[in-house]
Amino acid sequence: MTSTATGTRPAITLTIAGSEATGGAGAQADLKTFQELGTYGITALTCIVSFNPKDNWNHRFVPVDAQVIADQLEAIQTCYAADLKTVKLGMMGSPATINTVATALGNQAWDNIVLDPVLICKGQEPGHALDTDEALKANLLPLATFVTPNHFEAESLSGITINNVEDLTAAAKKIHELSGAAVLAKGGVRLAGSDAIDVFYDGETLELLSAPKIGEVAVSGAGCSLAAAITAELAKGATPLEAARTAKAFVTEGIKNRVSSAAPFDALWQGGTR
Ligand code: PXL
Repeated sequence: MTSTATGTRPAITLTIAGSEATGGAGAQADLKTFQELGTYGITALTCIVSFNPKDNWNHRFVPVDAQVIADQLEAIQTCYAADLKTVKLGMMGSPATINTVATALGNQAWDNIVLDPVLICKGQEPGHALDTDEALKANLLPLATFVTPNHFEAESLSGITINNVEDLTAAAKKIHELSGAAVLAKGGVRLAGSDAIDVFYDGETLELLSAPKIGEVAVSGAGCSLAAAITAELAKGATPLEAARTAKAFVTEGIKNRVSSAAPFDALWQGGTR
């Protein structure tokens, strides 16, 4: 941390992500994670997602206009030109948004670009989602320094069917080859066994991060919070492997202390480590 006129200046972290209105996932989860881990959180919103309780909790998705995304990023990048070196990319939702974000990222140098490759959102039109996947692979994956795919995203990015830890490891290696980034491929509850296993690979080090599963149902916000925790730790100077370890521990505690609601899924609590 550097000093300011009034005290100590925190590391700056930006998330470019969607709003998930109930606060479990997306930009809200990212900001809470940044705050909890002691970084100064900033958000540029890409879209607004509202679950529909009358339609099986499907996602109602509204994109933010490309110019409005560009305006947010212009304000942010101008204010924090000197200190903004670390960004997290969450849900983009459309090829137009991906192009706008890729252009803004190209306006400056970055130390860390953490890509959470949110590929499909329940309720999105599949044809549309396919275009988004292709745009993400073509325009954001090559910029990333750290990628955090879940089981489905790791299959999609690597082209490998993942049934076990060996497959997950092969996928992590393939995604590293494609991107040059450090990769944390998440098995989560999707792989059989009593542990939730993630594979870290950065081209040199291969490490399995393992924690006992807490139930067999995915918790909302776990993926967003994991990538946001990695982002915060990198901004504070951690190595990619240290950041992955700290983030895994943070998310495990957040899942243990999850918050229930009238929705059929619980949300991670970022204050779980307190
Ligand atoms: O968890 C993925 C995700 C990311 N971003 C937004 C979301 C979701 C899932 O609901 O709504 C905005």
